[in-house]
Amino acid sequence: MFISQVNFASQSSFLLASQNLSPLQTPATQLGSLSTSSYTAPEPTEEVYQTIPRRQITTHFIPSSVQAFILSTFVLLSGCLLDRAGTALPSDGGGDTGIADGGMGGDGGMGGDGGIGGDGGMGGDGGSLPSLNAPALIRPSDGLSLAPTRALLAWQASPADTISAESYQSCFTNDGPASIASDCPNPSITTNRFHVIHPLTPNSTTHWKVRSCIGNDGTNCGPYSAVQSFTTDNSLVAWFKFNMSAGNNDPITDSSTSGNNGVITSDNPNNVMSSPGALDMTLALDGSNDYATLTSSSSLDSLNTGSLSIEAHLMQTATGGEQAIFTRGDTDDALSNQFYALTMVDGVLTFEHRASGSDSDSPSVARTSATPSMTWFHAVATRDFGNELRLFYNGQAEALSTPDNSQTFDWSGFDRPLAIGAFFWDAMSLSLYQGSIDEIAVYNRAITGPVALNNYCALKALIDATTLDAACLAE
Ligand SMILES: [Ca+2]
Ligand SMILES: [Ca+2]
Repeated sequence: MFISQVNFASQSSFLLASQNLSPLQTPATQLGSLSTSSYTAPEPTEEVYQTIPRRQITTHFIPSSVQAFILSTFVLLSGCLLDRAGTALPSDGGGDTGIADGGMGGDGGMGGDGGIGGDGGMGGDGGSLPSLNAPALIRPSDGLSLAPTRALLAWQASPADTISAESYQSCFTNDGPASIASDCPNPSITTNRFHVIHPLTPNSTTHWKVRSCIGNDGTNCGPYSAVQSFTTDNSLVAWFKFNMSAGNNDPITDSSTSGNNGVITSDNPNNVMSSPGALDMTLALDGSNDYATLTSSSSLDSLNTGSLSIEAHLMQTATGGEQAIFTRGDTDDALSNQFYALTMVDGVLTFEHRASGSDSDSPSVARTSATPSMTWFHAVATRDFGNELRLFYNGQAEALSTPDNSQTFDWSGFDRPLAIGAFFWDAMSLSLYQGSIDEIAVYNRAITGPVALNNYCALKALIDATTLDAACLAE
């Protein structure tokens, strides 16, 4: 424990330091008013000098936050020490035993690796000094498997804290728990109760921890939380952020490792633009001759059968009719065309899947209410192996279809483009989208509720951290 390395200055040094503080100052003010990097002890009085040899302060071994805490501690302890001058302190000056083992509660009493408070801290037996405790980690839940896009780390301050946390330090690593067990090599400091990690590495495990701090700049911190972890799978097939230069209809870039780049077809040279509510640039489509298509690939073709998730951040400028978000269809047989399609139907988010037959026996799922125009929202549509369809809206489960295993699957003949903002099937019905489409992500698994909520919250936190939903920060 590092405090045992402290050779305290003469008692008079701390008494003089404490004389500069008003007893009415708040603890935080006290901490801020003391120099924590260097301190030259004034000459002791003759009386004290005769009792206790002067010692040097070895501040280079001690984190500044702890120095400040030690000094502030003496504000309260000084009265007691003064009463004992010449008799109570050991003959060696009281450095090790007087404070670390006796006066402050021994091991752990000052908060582990440099923190304030700790378990019990100094207030354990009735003391009045402020203390911070380890925050409670909220999400991702320990061991959760996320899609390899983004993670929102969320936590809350301990209810046992006796002073408000003004900031937090978080750290994470993909190098195993040992690398942050006793260290925080690249801390992120935030005044929010969350932090977004992006992009995530596929098939990885991330360990993370957080501690609360009194200073709003990550100083004067309490002990770290326990280390938690989450994993990622390799389910990401395509990810379009549309963050190209404004007025540029270059090929749209796939941010996954699958290389599924696409192209924009448009009569407008400015389909990529910034938009309030979007993350950076977005694909803006006016409902006339504007859409994007993807080239068939093995990873995209794998979505025709099995599990599938489509995620998007959306805003319509007009809500009438059917408007396609992300679709794929074919025309092998006009009477049994097959498709999957995430669309807006008169403003209602809808997901349909047809393997064979007609509309009457094709599973589909839709929200029960429409989204007004000019309103951004986050959508996730999933299809699992049981042909069960599900919708998530702004991170919340909204609708679920009846599982349907009765249909005959024959997806080998897809001959229509996989499209963003259009729906090619049967007689070339296009169902062009009118509005903005951003953050299209496609996965080859049906993501679960906690993952859908994580993805929504992480995106929302990046767009505007001040309006993050309460659900993102609640247990
Ligand atoms: Ca974007
Ligand atoms: Ca157009």
